[in-house]
Amino acid sequence: MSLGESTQRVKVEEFVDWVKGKKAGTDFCVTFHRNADPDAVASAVGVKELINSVNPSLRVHVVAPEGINLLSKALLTKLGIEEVILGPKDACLCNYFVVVDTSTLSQLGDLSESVRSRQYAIIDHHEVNELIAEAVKALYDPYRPSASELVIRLLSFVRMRPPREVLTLLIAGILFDTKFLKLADEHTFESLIWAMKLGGDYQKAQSILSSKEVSRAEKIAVLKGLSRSGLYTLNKEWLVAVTCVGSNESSVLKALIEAGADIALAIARRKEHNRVSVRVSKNFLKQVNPSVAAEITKYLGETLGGEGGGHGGAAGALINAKATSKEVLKVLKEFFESKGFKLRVLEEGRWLRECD
Ligand SMILES: [Mn+2]
Repeated sequence: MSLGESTQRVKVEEFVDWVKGKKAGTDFCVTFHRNADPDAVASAVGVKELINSVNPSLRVHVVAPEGINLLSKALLTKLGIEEVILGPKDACLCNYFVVVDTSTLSQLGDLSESVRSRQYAIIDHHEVNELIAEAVKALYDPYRPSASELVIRLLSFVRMRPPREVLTLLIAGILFDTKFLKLADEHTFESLIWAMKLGGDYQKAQSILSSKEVSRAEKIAVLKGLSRSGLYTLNKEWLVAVTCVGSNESSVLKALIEAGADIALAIARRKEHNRVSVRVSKNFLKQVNPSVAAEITKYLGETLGGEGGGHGGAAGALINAKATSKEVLKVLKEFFESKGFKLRVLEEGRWLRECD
């Protein structure tokens, strides 16, 4: 079964020919954003299978700039996929890169120099993608809710039958990025059916993803993040929450959105740079601006000496480590003013004092 072509800039055949044309013994490295989530890891493992199948004379490695997240680890372990994941120090062996599920060079952390200095292909679905311009091959479709679907498109094009556990992993990648199918469309279901017909285990994928255990550190981060957050309004209607934490930003932001924030920002301070993560409620995306998180982070990056981007509802920026919380707030105000919104304080919270 081959899935229909209905998407943008998905040059499946060109990608396959590019891989086929490489000399025996060439080292291909598949990589993804730092702290890789299940969609990134599933895409990488799927691409590795594909490359091994269309050109078995190549050597293919998965290289992570800064490891993979706990859920991805749990998936690999529970599915019995013994994937050796190399670190950035091993990047010197890579002749070519395939970058999956990644939208900016900064998301590649310590690998960004290695990737930039070599030919690379990109397989991605983020709304804003800054890596495409320089990529030699691209499978890019911002309308796909997961990168795993793009990888399935490749696998189905070459009529491959990947091992069952890899199919299950790809199903998990789709479930994770579509928020358990909330963001799915008919093409997503086509991809799932393809994977299931070939032996992928839907039940297993969803049960591993739902069995997430929350660590004590994560619980503390969420509670701290909530208790020190500042609350603001946009045109006296929408609610914005801003906070800072040491780590676990995505869990903190999820809790803020679930508690009622329309836009939530979390700042995590690091030595080299500060990381700002943004999440947006579905309601705001639908009624006001479908790409606001990507726009905010891009603006923060440009204005505060860094780089930002991502999805409309979830995005991140790395900004200058010296930028203070007050400056972040000022830039946020500017951003919203440029969009016709007035940002007002509802309750200042402790974040301005505690984040610097
Ligand atoms: Mn993804």
